[in-house]
Amino acid sequence: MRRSWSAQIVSALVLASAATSASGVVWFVKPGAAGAGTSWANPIDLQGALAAAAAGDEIRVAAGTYKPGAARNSTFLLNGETLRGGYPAAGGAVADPVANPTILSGDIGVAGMAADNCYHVVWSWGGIIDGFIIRGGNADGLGGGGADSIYGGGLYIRGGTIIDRCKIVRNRAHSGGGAYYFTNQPGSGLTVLRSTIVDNDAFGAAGAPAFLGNGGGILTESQEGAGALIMNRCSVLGNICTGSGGGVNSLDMSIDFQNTVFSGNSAMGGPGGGVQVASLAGPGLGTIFNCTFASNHANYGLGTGGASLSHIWLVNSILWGNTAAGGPVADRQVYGAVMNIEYCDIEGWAGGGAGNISGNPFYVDELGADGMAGTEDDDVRLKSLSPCRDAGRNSEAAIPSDRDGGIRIRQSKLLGGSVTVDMGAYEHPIVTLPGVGLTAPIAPGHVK
Ligand SMILES: [Ca+2]
Ligand SMILES: [Ca+2]
Ligand SMILES: [Ca+2]
Repeated sequence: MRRSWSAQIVSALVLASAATSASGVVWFVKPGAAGAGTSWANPIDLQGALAAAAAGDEIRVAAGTYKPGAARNSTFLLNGETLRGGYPAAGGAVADPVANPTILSGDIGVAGMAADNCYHVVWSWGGIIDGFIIRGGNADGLGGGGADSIYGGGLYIRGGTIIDRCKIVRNRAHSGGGAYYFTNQPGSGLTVLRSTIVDNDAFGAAGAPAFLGNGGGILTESQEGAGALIMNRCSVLGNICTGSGGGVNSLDMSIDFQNTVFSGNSAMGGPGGGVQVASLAGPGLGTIFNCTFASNHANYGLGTGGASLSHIWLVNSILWGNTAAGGPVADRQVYGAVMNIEYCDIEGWAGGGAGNISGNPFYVDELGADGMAGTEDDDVRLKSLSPCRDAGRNSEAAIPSDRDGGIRIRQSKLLGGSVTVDMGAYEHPIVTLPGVGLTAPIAPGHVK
């Protein structure tokens, strides 16, 4: 089971990085353009391209800001296309989402005021979304916007979708503030790669059904265990909800999280400050490998500030520095049922198990320069004195890259001998030479 999900991630990475291999038509988009969309010299606007494109087509989007339309139920509707942002404003061959910010914004009407924004910035029946900043969605349609308008402010997803190299930021909804995914189809999945989900909000309402307010960053649900949520090399930061699952909430679905950071997320009305996973027993356990949970909080008396889990294989992960309204220190890090926990560093842990430790992981700077958890400067890489270096188990580290894109399995404490993966989302890139204590960086990788 766990091998098949890892294989699926690798397949998704290959698919998402096949930038120029789409078999369909390629469309070229610039803000406000009114051409035919056949080249950068003859571009079309984004809604025009989405209306004209067929499943399998690729839509290349130049830097700029794009809004779905004038009405709250306007949305960018994806139906099997590849939507790729990050191209230079003047057009060009190479997409670079960092250098060329390409923004899908739901902030229509009064700028900066959420009450008149689009319910969903993006609605996906399936496809690939690569290289965008997605922000300003507000699915607050309880009693006014239709049955779906309470879920998924940033993205409302109903079919197999890959999100790669995106930032999903400052969206809100009654549930699934950043993104919501529902499926009843076995084999369907939501895959989120190399993306940051930050500062999204899921909120209940006076008199609203109790099932609202869950999944500040992402909420996924299925019927009878269909579907999967796969996350690799992501950062889930500073999301909040009034219910449970501040960062991510996943119900009755297979999950596989690897090389991902959960920092500064909060669940104010239930378990799972960072994550709540309520998996079915199914044919195997869901997997959380090489993840780091820090500074998450649950306003919940039995613990679960970091993660509230069921039917999970938790390996090579760090859960340290999470808080809750009650419970023993270890329970505030992780609490749940049917968990297989090995080679993890868990604050207050006294539960035994192969390879588990409980010492301070020595994050570089978990609050970052702004002194606040849940923002993009949070740094949960490992200092050189961390006991998490070379303390994991290689068999669960199938993905070749850590959160930074550095080599996932490398030996940092001593040259020679076995080569061992670290615990957590980041592999430490410093080698300590035996005997003399000298250190030398190994490229590539982030060094602090
Ligand atoms: Ca607005
Ligand atoms: Ca910070
Ligand atoms: Ca290592």
